[in-house]
Amino acid sequence: MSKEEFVATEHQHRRLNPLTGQWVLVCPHRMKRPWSGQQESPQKNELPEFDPTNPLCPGVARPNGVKNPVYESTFVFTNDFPALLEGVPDPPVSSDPLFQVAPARGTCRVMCFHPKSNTTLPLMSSTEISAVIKEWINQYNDLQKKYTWVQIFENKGSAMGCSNPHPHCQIWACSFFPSEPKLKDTNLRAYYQQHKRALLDDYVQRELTKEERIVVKNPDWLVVVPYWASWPFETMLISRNKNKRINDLTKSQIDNLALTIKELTTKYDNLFGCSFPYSMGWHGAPTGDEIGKDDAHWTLHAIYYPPLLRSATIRKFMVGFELLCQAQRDLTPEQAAQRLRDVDGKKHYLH
Ligand code: H2U
Repeated sequence: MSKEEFVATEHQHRRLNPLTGQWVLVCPHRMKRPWSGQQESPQKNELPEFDPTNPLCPGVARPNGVKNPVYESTFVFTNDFPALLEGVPDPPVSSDPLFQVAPARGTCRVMCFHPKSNTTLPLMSSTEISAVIKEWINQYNDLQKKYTWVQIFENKGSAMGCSNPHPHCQIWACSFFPSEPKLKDTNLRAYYQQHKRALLDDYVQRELTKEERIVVKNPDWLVVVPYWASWPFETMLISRNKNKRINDLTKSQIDNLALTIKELTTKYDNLFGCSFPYSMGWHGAPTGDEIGKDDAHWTLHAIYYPPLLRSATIRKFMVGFELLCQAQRDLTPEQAAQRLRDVDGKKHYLH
């Protein structure tokens, strides 16, 4: 072991994600390696406001013949190519531990955020973003009674596999508790049993005290690059009001959330002067039969996983060591938070 004093921005180390029990390897010394990557000029928005061939646009007939209404705010429809269906036969039960199988049912919806194809959340007004949040809540209210897990998620940008540039998200409602939130539920519950407090409520308090990883802060919401972040500019948007699910937000919490989303996504776009790709989604207490059961261990939060590393086109790939061993990053979460804090969150580079 070296006698040198440990410096987090110099020396490699591992950090634990207490939500998943997974470790991430942090190698900040690799930031010093020579880099002659390109500097890019900010991207322009080349998309038309309306594209009569885009099946998500208002008034357009989708390939299945159904015509979209001429919507003026949000618009939700059942996915024409859903991953989850109702009314399918259950697989036969297997007693073989090597061939376990279980039923999966559900429904999938597509939600357009706005009638214009050439806008995105950071370019929308906070009132328009509030309308998106209210529709998330309507959808959640409708689906939560029947389904154990309602996953609201946005894939933004082709880098994240998004198939359509029109601003939209997806909602998948599942009859089962999917692996990632189930793992979180187990770890959050174990922490609560030991400490008698919710893990993420404690985490928010610690981050507010430490002030090392904060990106956006207001009385209702905190955005941090988590201590255990795997992706270079991953963030977590956490409720400061002990909310359990998205449908228990008050009007002022919704309005503040709209401002928070606008500020965070503006910062993201301004970081590399591009429409910043990411996958994001909401996690809260499970629903369906779980409603009314003990959910004290949960705190509502969203997670943003953006793939970009150095510029609008240079992305991080979770391959090699990451795929075979565990997640690894070079830039420390504190350095990433500093970069996001320093970049303008009020004025978008296209304005
Ligand atoms: P993504 O861009 O995140 O893949 O979402 C677009 C979704 O829209 C996708 O799941 C659905 C696709 O199945 N879709 C329809 O339901 N109908 C269409 O006519 C086009 C796309």
